[in-house]
Amino acid sequence: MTAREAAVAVAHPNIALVKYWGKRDEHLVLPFTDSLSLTLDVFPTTTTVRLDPDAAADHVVMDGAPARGEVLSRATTFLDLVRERAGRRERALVDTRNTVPVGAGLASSASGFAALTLAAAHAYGLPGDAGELSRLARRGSGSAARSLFGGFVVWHAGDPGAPDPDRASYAEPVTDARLDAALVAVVLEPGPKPVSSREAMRRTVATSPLYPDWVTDSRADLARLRRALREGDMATVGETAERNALAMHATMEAARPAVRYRTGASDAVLGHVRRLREEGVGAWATMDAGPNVKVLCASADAERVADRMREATEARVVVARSGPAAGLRQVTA
Ligand code: 2P0
Repeated sequence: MTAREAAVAVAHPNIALVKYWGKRDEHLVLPFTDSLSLTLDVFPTTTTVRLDPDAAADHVVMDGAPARGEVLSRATTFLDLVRERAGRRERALVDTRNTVPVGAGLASSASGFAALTLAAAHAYGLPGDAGELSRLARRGSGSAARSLFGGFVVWHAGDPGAPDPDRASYAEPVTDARLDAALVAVVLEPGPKPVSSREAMRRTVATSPLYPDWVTDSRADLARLRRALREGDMATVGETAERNALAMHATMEAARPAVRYRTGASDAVLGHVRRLREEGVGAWATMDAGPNVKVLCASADAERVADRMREATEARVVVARSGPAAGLRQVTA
């Protein structure tokens, strides 16, 4: 492939039903466990990468403001990897626009690094199939590997004993899922989170006495979830996803010092979801590295579940359904 010099890509966030929590290799971003997610049809990130032969450094603009610190260094480190693989030296101008609140546990790093991966690979002329792009996205942010694909997606941790562990860890669509699911996002606090998920994972792996059991249970959760997706069994998918999310939070709350993303407001929403279930509505909660709760339900029940959440809370409630794979867009001047 030859370099296009500029490319624009759009990617959507994903929410894991079986979570990624903990790396066995920080540099290569290799997880301890497989994870499985649903890519959403809301909150896309649009990223433009333009090569700039005259620039001495990468310049990254996020939501209209120049990126600095950790955000800039993560983008530059990632672009260095793309340049090394493409055999090119030009620095880049990156313009990225999120529609999701950044850093609030709604997966902006997944859509962000998925869009950056696709745009940068295209701009620098890096060859590679979808699996290869997902391995590359993984190096930017683990969950980004899943946002390259639409619908339900599995990210394989890969066999630690494989001759090339980097190659063994990639994401791919779950092609035999027979479930039309929705995630109703209850956005409680769109502000930045107290501890980054990267640091929280590190601390959990290093200090939580619950972590080894979580790794074991996660394997069983994944097998159960895959079977239930194949069978279109919403209740088992929901129960498994809720259990897996609560177990992940329990694991980090047992770390030293504890990491707690759940707030009183999150717990209140978890209670509303439980009451909905007691009334016979199929609704289950999942939570990520932030206080927001996402309510998993059948697509046909989504508006009803959203209305109930609006009645019960002051929060912004957004209905998300299965979204598309990341894609390229026309470059404009
Ligand atoms: C997930 N999360 O599976 C889990 C559940 C948050 C909770 O993936 O360090 O931003 O960049 O690989 O991908 C958030 O972690 O972490 C995440 P890095 P990432 O969606």
